[in-house]
Amino acid sequence: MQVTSRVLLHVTAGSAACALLAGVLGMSRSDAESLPRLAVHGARPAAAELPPYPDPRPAPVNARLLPNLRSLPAEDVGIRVEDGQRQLWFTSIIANAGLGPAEVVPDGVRPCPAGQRHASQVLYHDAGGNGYYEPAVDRFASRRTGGCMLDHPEHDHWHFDAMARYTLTSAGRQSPVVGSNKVSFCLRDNRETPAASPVKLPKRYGDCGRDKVQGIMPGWADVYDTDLPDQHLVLPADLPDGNYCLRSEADPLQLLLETDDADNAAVRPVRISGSTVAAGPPASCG
Ligand SMILES: [Ca+2]
Ligand SMILES: [Ca+2]
Ligand SMILES: [Zn+2]
Repeated sequence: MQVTSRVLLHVTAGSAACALLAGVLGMSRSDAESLPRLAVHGARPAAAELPPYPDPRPAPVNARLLPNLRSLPAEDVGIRVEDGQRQLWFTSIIANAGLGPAEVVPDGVRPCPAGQRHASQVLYHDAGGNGYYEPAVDRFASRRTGGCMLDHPEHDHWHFDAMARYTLTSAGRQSPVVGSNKVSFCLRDNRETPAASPVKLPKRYGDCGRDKVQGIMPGWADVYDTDLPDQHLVLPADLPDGNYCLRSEADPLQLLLETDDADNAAVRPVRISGSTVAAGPPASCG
């Protein structure tokens, strides 16, 4: 009974606030209730400073604003030879073409290998009801299990594990000649990708520190530049000259919940001749 009383009291207080706001603004009560709830409940600190999740107020599960991760074709592809070994270097790009951010927050709530930390995926809910994520309005959030974060000493920041997989296949073949199955990323907004997204939103993520929230906003992409350590595949010594397909796939282990798991990969056709690489025939990787 005591719990029920508390709930009733909370609802009454909320209704009073709505009625008060409606009176001040000269609107009907139903108009006031369609306003962003933030206005009713008063000022809160900026989202970047919050631990806002989980928000104690309920939100409908079907209004979650999910991300949609999509790799773009690799760029800046080049071959470097080190100690007689050919290395295929390239820039990889993971775009978020969804309506909500791809966000992870380190929280350690699940076990991870030594030296790593679990990070949950944060899912925002469309409290404002406009169909996409607005940080100032859509503060309802829930968490789900994500994956592990690890310190990448050469990059000097923390990565979310298994954000990408790279494979190189001979044109027209299925099985890779070389691959990298589990590439970790620091998730952040590096490049606007308006063509890949239904919405255009301000940049939001960029800090790759140990305790920081990481993410990719809708309409932005996380770019891993070809100059970064480890951003390459080692070519087999006996790899013959020819046409190849360099495939980049975002979230290959499907750790993150998103709207479409089937559109995460992109392919760059390349022609490899000795220690040089050029654009390959587009049709060769169909
Ligand atoms: Ca996707
Ligand atoms: Ca919204
Ligand atoms: Zn990094």
